[in-house]
Amino acid sequence: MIESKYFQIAVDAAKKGQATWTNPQVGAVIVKNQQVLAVGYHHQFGQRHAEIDALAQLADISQAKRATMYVTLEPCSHYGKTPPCAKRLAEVGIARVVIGQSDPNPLVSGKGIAILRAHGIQVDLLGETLGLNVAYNYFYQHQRPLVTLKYAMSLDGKINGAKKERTVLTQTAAQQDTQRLRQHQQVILVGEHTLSIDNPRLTVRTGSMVFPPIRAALVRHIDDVDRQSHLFDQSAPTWFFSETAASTKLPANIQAFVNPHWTPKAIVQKLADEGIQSLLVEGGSHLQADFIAAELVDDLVIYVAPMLLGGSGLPAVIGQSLTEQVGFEKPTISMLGPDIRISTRRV
Ligand code: AOF
Ligand code: ZN
Repeated sequence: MIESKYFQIAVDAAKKGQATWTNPQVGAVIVKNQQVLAVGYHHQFGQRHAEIDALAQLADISQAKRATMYVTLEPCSHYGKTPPCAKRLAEVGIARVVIGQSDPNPLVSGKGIAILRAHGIQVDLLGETLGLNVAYNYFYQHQRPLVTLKYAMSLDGKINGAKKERTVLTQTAAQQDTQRLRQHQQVILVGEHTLSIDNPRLTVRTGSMVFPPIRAALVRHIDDVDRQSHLFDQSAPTWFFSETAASTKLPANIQAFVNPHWTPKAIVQKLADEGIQSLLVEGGSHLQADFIAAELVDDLVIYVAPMLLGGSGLPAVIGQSLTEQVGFEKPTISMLGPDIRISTRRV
C-alpha cells in the first residue's frame, strides 16, 4: 500500500496544475529509501513537464540515481515544446518508474515506456488515473471532445417563465457550482436565442485564468449579433459558428467559423479539429435537444430550482423527438442551498 500512498501524492500534485489547458495534468514524486525526495507537477501549458519539475526540486541531481519515480502519466518520448522526459529519467539514473496510465496521445503512447525499458529502467504500469484527465483521455479515445450538457430548470421542467426575458431560477450556491463547472471546460457553447435573451458573459468569475474557456455561440448570421453583447467584450477568446461570414473585420480574439448548415456533429468535429477536448453546452432548449438527438451528450449536469413556472414557459429540452430513449447512469444528487444538483453520464 506504500505504492498507492506515493501515487496519491503524485495525483494530488497533478491537480495543482490549473493552467495545463489541452495538456494533461501530471504529477511526479521521487522516492528513495522510502523517503519522498521531491514532488513536481506540470504547472502550465508549454512549460516543463511534471517529471522535470520533480527533478528540479531535488537538492542535488545525483539524488535521482537509483531512485523510484511515481508519475501519473507515461513519461513522454517526443521532442515537443520540451525534450523527452523518458530520456532525461534515464540520464539521471532513475532505477524504477511507477506509471499511473499509459499516454493515449499517439505521439507518445507506449513509446515512453519503451525508452525507459530500453535503458534498463524497471517500469510498473498501475493502469489507474484516480479521475485525472477525463477529457484528455476521452479526446484521444473518441477523437472528439467530451460533451457536457448543463441546464437549470424549475420543478415542472421549464427554463423560463412566460415572458420573453431571463428567469432567475437557481441561487448562489448553484451559480457558484456552474462557475466551477465552467472552469474545467475548454469551450462553452450557447444557441442564438440564449445569446439574445440572456446576453450571457460565459466567463469564469472565480478568479483570473491563464486559459479561460473559449466562449462559443451558434448563430445564423454573425452580422445580426448585437456588437454590444457581452460576447463581444473581448474578455475571453470567442468563436461564432455562423451560417454566413462577417461582412466587417472582427475584433481581435473573436473568430467566425462559417458553414451554411451547422449541426451538432459538424460543430463537434470542428472543435475536435481545433484540438478541443471538452465542450459545455449551456442552452437553450433547441440547442440542447439537437445535441441529445445527435447522441452527442456524454455528461449531464442539471440544477432543479424549487419552484413551479407553469404556463407556456420554455421546457428545458424542446421539440426534438428521439428515435429511442437516451439512457443515463444512476445519477449523483446533491443539494446546493435550496437547489438540487443532478449529474449523470450516458450509459
Ligand atoms: C505535459 N505535461 O507533465 C507530461 C506531458 O506539447 P508538449 O511538448 O508540452 O507535450 C505535450 C504532451 O506531452 C502531452 O500531450 C503528453 O502526451 C506528454 N506528457 N505533457 O504537458 C507533462 N508528462
Ligand atoms: Zn515529458
